[in-house]
Amino acid sequence: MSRVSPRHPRAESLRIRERLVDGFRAGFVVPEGLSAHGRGEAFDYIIGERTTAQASKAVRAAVAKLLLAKRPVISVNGNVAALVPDEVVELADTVGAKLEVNLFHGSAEREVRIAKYLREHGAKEVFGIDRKFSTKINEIHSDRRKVDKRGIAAADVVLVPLEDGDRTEALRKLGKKVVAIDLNPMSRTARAADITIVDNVVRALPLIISEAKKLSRLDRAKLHKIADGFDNTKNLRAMVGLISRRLKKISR
Ligand code: PTJ
Repeated sequence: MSRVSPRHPRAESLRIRERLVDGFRAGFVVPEGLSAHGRGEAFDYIIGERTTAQASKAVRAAVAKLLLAKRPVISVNGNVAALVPDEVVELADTVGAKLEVNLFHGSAEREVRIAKYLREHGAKEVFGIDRKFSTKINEIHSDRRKVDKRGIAAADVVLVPLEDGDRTEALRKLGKKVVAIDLNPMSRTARAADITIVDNVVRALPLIISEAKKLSRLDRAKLHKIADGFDNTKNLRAMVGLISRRLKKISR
């Protein structure tokens, strides 16, 4: 039950923040996750807390990529578990992807907690917690290098919602396709990914799910056309242009 008054002018934003704080208190969001969220909030405020045309275009391409994938994986960190637990589970079911807990601030305890939370939200299988299947991607210079042999290590397409630094570059070097969701179109992740959805995960995930239900009726040739026709650099430039126009407008 939310403690935020529905009459507060920024009720939705406060409710989202509340989910993250609850996740922090439950022990699956790290303190750094709260500040990462604040950075995201700032970008979201500037873009108008809405899904832009650029984000919708990226969502379509991302869905096509996920539907074409042979071994798609959705990577889940503390913030993602707190913000969109039902949605990551539903998306995994819809596109036939695996769910894997993968943390920047590695902690076996937190991995187990997040996996349990995802199971409580309907996940049948969660990778990334069984040491038997653990392996390392040496190119990644953070705790995120620890991956599951059945999941990220074997994946051809990885969805990284709300991400930090160098992992995207490393995954791409290994020949994997990366779909990122990041409110900052200038971040390294946003620029390194094959497809970047510049939107809040709380809006992007439901949209990805509904688009996946629609596009799953298309044949592979049509899906290829959608995925291959997407230009990430062009889309990110358009987002940066939109942000600078919004800033000019706000500061007038
Ligand atoms: O749970 P862990 O240990 O894996 O840690 C997770 C965090 C988020 C703490 C870790 O990945 C991290 O430090 O991330 P960064 O480097 O702060 O990057 C997070 C990016 O996500 C930034 O570019 C933010 O703008 C963006 N972001 C934050 N909140 C959202 C978001 N993008 C989309 N939706 C959000 N709600």
